[in-house]
Amino acid sequence: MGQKDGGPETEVKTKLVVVGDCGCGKTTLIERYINSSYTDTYTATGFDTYNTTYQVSATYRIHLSIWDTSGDSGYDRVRPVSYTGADLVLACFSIGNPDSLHNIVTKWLPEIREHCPNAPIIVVGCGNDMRTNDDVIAKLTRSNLAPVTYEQGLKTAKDIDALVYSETSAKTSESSVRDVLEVAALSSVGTKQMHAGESDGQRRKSFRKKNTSSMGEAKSAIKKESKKGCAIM
Ligand SMILES: Nc1nc2c(ncn2[C@@H]2O[C@H](COP(=O)(O)OP(=O)(O)OP(=O)(O)O)[C@@H](O)[C@H]2O)c(=O)[nH]1
Ligand SMILES: [Mg+2]
Repeated sequence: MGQKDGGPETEVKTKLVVVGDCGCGKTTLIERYINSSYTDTYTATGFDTYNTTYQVSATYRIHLSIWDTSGDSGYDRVRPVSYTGADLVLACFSIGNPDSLHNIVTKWLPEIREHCPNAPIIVVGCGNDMRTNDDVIAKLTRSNLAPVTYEQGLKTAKDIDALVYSETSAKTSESSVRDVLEVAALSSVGTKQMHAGESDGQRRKSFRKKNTSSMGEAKSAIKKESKKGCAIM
C-alpha cells in the first residue's frame, strides 16, 4: 500500500490457472494478452508461467501470475501441481471443437474440483472467429457436427456453476482477450477473501456482495467489462 495523488494505493496478487483440451487455444490466448502476438502455428505446451500487472486504475493494481498448462493426458499426473494456490481457474474449450466443450464437464471440472474445490471457474470459449469460418464448418459438417453455439457454451458454464462465461478470438480480437483476462483478474481478487467451505451458491452471492460493496474501483470496472461479451452468472 502507498499513496498516489492523495489516495491510498492498492496492490493485489492473484494466480490464474488455465486448463482445457490440447490445442483448444490456451497458450494463444495468454500470448495475445501478454505479448499482443498471434500465430497459427501450434506448439504444444509443457508448463509455463507468465507474470504481468493489470493497472485497474491510477491507484489499484493487480499482479497476475498466469499458469499455462498442457491439455495432453500424458500430463494428467503432473498438472495437479499447477493448481496449488489457484485463485481462479480458466476452463477453456475451442468453439471449433465440440468435443472440447464436452470435456469441460467430463474431464476438466472433476480435475479442477479435486485439486481446488473452492476456486471460482470461468469458462472460456476460444476462437469464436471459427463459428463463421467456412472451412471449419465444412470439416465439422462431414462428421455431423457444428461449431459450438454461444447458448451451448453458456449452458455448460451454468451447469458447472461457473462464475462467468466468456468467448474470445485471439486471432481477430485482442480486446476480447483483454476482457476475459481482466474480468478473471477482477473476479479472482473479488473472491479471494471468501470463507473456505462456502457452498457454490454462497460463493456467488458473496461475489455479488463484494462486487457491490468493498470491491471499490474494481466494482465499476467489472461491471463495465461484464457488458462486453461476458455473462456473469
Ligand atoms: N482461428 C483461431 N485459431 C486459434 C485461436 N486461438 C488459437 N488458435 C489456434 O489453435 C491452435 C492451438 O492453440 P494453442 O494455444 O497452442 O493450444 P493449447 O490449448 O495451448 O494446446 P496445449 O498446449 O497442447 O494444451 C493454434 O494453431 C492456434 O493458432 C483463435 O482465436 N482463432
Ligand atoms: Mg499450450
